[in-house]
Amino acid sequence: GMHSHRHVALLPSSGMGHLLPFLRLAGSLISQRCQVTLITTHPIVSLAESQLISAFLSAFPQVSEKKFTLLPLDPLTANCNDPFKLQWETIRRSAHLLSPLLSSLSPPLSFIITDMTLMSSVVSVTANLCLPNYILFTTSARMFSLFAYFPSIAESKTDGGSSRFGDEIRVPGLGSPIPVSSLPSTLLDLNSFFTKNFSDNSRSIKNVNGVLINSFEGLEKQSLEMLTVGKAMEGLPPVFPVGPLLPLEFEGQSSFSPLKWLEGQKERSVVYVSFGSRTPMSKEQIRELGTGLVLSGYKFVWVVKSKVVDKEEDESLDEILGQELKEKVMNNGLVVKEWVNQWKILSHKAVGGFISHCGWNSVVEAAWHGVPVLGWPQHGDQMINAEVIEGGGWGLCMKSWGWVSDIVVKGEEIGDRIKELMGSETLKSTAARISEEARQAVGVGGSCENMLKELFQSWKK
Ligand code: BUP
Repeated sequence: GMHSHRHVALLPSSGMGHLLPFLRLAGSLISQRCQVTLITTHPIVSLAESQLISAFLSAFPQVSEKKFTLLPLDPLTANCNDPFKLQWETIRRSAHLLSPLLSSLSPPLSFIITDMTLMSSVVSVTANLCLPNYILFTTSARMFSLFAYFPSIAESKTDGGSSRFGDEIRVPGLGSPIPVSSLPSTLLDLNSFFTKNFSDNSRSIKNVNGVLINSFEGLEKQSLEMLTVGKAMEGLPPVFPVGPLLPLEFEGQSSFSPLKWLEGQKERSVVYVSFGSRTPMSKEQIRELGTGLVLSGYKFVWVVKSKVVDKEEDESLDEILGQELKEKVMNNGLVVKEWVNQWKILSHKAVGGFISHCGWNSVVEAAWHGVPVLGWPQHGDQMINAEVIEGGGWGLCMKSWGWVSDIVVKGEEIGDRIKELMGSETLKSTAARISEEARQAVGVGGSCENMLKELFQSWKK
């Protein structure tokens, strides 16, 4: 019938935090009998991304891949030294070339889902093709409300500098105001290319058919209500909370597995530590963190990262930690420099706490597993995501630990906070409740299924 003719193209942006939720969404779409075309952008920045794409395509032979070769872009032109953000800019500037690719697909596309970082440039292509365009917003609903409201703040104030923002931003309908100190400094500079794109993308929200967010009521009740029912902002297209997006079987591959070691540990006695796929820490901070972990007295699984892109990880743990600390650390826990299966680690009963940078996928995964979080935001949207956790009462948000490389947080303090995290019954029981709600959302007749149905209906209108 009608259903089997739905053909959806997915255009993710660069970085595992963007690619993973797109592929997980692809899994849901396929199970709803959609035909899926994945548009991959070349060259690919990290090894992790190319491996994940290959694994996905071999697990789902029914998905067709369309390779999109990007225009070369001089990093200086974009004035950017983060290869992932530079790639967003490269895709954005190449987007006008997508037209022939999109119109050549057969059967013709029903709609396309793109990343929020590419929105304004893709919208002009899809408008010409009369192709319905949805975005998958890969971070929190709280962040989305700031994103949607941002141009009106930036435009309403004409005095220079960050003072134009005041101390906090009150997004209409949003529960707690967003402190300006929770915004990354690049966003406060209205002339940076990042902020210009952010504003451009935000202004094009009204031209998309809908916004998918990897969130659910139990995690962000107030923000979602304001976006879906309250409609506190004018001109917003329908918002579909399709989360929590769950991992697919093919993601399992990892050369290192701590699961056997975890088997031997007491229930909820282990701290899992990871700052995501694109956030390195200074050597000095890594060492203080190691000291803190040892001082906490808890066992741990710790993923160490010292370079932005995985291909460039060239230092050994010996070099990063130093011989003496490395030995102490190894006596108390597991420390790795490889890709691990985070989902499986968080699902293990021995894990009782998560020290996280609060990348949104990590937040949703911790919520699913009911693991309390010690939030240590490093950049971008992470401070705002950490506020979601703190506001929900299932974790701590270490604002005073500041943005990456502003300060070095001492081991003693880190150790104390880990004890606070691991010792709290309140955090544990609140996290357990949210996990329960996450499971209801994905259950039969739950919000995930309903949201996809609503999405398909909105497309047919
Ligand atoms: Br590192 C790492 N294994 O070793 P976030 C990450 N992950 O499974 P990010 C692993 O990658 P942005 C590892 O479970 C999550 O799904 C993890 O996404 C998985 O942070 C994803 O948490 C990481 O959103 O992206 O990578 O820093 O900064 O764009 O949010």
